[in-house]
Amino acid sequence: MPVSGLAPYDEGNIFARILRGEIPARKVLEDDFALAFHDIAPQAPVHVLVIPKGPYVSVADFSRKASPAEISGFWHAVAETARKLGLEDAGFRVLTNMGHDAGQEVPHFHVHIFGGQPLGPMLA
Ligand code: IU
Repeated sequence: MPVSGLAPYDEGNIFARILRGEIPARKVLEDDFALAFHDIAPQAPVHVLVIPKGPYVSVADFSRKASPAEISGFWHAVAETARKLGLEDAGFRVLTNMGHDAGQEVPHFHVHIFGGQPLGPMLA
């Protein structure tokens, strides 16, 4: 296993199961490239996760292996999700954890969207 602590992609991870519809999620947006759903343990008034539909363990894996269409489709979905949630005017934060040091819990690439209140400084 690499130093990041991330093993090769595991089709049994919880977000893969959400993508397959085996586990319910409160969906915000779904298209060909991505799924956005509310985090089960929100850390801000609005806390949504956006995940690509492809099998990528982390932002590094996604950035290296995904096609240009998947990458642009994913980021388009991030922006559309924030717009649908009404966050664009006040602003929001997008964050991803990668590997052991960042505390990544779920080994399917995801970005967090936080908003709904002033968020304070990073890493506070
Ligand atoms: P992390 O970046 O891998 O640490 O974030 C994982 C997030 O997934 C975390 O905020 C959890 O609350 C969230 N989550 C979820 O929304 N639904 C689940 O079934 C599980 C985790 I497990």
